[in-house]
Amino acid sequence: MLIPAPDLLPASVRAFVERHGREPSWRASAPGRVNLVGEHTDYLGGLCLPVALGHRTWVVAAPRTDSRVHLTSGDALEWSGDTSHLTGSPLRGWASYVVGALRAVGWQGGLDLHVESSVPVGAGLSSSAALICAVVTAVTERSPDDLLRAALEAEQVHVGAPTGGMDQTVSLLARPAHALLLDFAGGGLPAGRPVPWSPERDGVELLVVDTGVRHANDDGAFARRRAEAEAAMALSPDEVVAARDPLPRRRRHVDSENDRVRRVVAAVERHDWTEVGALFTASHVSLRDDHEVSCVELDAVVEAARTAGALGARMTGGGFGGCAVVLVPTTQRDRVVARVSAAARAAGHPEPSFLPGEAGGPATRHRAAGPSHVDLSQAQRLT
Ligand code: GAF
Repeated sequence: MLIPAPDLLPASVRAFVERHGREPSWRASAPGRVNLVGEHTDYLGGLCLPVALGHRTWVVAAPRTDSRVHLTSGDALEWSGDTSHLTGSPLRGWASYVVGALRAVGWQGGLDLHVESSVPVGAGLSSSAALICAVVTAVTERSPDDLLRAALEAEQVHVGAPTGGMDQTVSLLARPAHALLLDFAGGGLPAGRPVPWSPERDGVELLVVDTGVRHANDDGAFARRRAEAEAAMALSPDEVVAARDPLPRRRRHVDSENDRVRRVVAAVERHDWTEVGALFTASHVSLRDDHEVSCVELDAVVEAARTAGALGARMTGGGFGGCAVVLVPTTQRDRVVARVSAAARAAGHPEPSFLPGEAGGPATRHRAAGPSHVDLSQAQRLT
């Protein structure tokens, strides 16, 4: 019923050998993520609390002796160009993320690279950051901070997506069985604190519900919402009161959401899952009514999950489609899954799918003989 996270390393290596005719030199993977709370706050110097998923993107690669860059992926998409393309006109689609990552690390020379992924694309689970983080981890050996700088540059500068830094940070620095409390105040790389996150031990689990409604962070809607929120955050308290709709609502979302992050962390630390659930739902209401980044399919999932026995639920990620996270007692999980699916069918929405939300590990380089965990979460910056 839940889509399990596969190990795609053997399939990635096999596909590389078939498509490129030799063994790969480098193997890496990086996770997708869900955000527990703190949505549309990272690009405003605020707080967020993401966890890495078990679902990951896998990249295997080898340098070439000529100047060709040849990119292949499991679903047969393919891009080929000369290294001069790495500084030339912008590309679109999945190859733009790989090329953006190569630009950001200053890649010189030719390269064969193959991608496999179990992170659904456009589902708000950070498939683009997982791809970028897998590429920079595969082709360079740098400090975690340098990898993070490169990953941010790849998406924000080279791809041109107006995102904050949450997705890349958690993909590179996650710790298994932990959420990552990120504070973007100050404008540089975020300060991070791992927060133990194992609700399963108390008979509660995080369920990820993919509505099947797709979106992209670079399609314009995200940038418009970001611009409004930035304008709202630049106002003094008196100016906010006098400002025209929607600015006061955008401001109220950001201020209340930062407060909810602090309260969720406190509730998680005292294992108060009822309070965590209530804060999830309050966050969804704020994203729906004040920030206006939800959609009817996400609202329907949240409503059906809550009435079927979930402790709380909310959209996760950029919104306008994608996924919800549901906090549910394990004894109620199957009932919630059935009721959410039935509600989607009754409303004529796409059939939702369900992924496990257990907190996984960070981007990792793998040795030829099998996974070797390079635990980037031991970074100095994490206290
Ligand atoms: C997207 C962005 F990439 C993140 O930086 C963040 O802003 C998120 O939407 C909303 O919280 O995933």
